[in-house]
Amino acid sequence: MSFFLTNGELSHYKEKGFLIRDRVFSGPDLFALRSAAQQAQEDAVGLIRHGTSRDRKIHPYVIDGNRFTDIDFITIQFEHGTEKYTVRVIEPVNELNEQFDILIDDSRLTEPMQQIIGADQLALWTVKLNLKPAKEGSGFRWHQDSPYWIHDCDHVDQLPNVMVLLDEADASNGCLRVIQGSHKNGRLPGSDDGSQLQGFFTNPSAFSEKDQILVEAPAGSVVFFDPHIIHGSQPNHSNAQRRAIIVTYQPAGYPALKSRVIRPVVTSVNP
Ligand SMILES: O=C(O)CCC(=O)C(=O)O
Repeated sequence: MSFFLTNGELSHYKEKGFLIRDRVFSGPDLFALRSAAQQAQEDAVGLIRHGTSRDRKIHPYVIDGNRFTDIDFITIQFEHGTEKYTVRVIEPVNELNEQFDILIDDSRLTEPMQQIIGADQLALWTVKLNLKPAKEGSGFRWHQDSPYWIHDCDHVDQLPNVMVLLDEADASNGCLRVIQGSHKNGRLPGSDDGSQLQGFFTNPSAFSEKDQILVEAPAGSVVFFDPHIIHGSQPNHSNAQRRAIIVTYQPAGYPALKSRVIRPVVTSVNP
């Protein structure tokens, strides 16, 4: 079976900066990813709270009042406004659970990515697990990904993302929102709100929230989006969790963001 994009889908991606494909994963695939997400967060918290026999380096720190802990080069973000060990993000999550390594090579993601990047051979840039737990999952302020990566990479234009939804996502549980077409303006100025991370959040004068699209989609759907598109999400006030994995690819031969090791991706032949 082929998962390459149609010309129409590719044009939509290029024009709008994102593309949704509904219900690409289902049944046992989705079950395996959800189980792996649960296991990864339990393992991360276990390593942080109880230490490890494998001599991993555990480094806790705080930025803008929010708690982070690095386990070697794996960063765990904790939910905002709580002292609990509720995991918000794990990056790169494939280093904690091999199910995500399998996902990175899945043709449902890689075939469209070969076309988007315009390369037959790919490598991994990074892979995040965003957990957005029910009732307490915090939002993500409007931002582009490119400013985060510009200091570690000189090809930020070629770092497209794909978000795999493990749960149905809608406005009530904090679905992804994108400012359609904003990728065409390249890297935009950061905010100046005095926070440590201010430069990473897009300056509100650089876009209009009226152009936002809510990426509401069923579980198992995938959303491809450009490294320059302005995006974010609201907190999750609902009773339903909103888990998602975001895989970011790059052309072959370059090291991954955090390990600095090249992680080649298995790709198909584009007919
Ligand atoms: O998971 C979300 O709601 C948004 C994620 C996001 O913007 C990011 O990880 O860069």
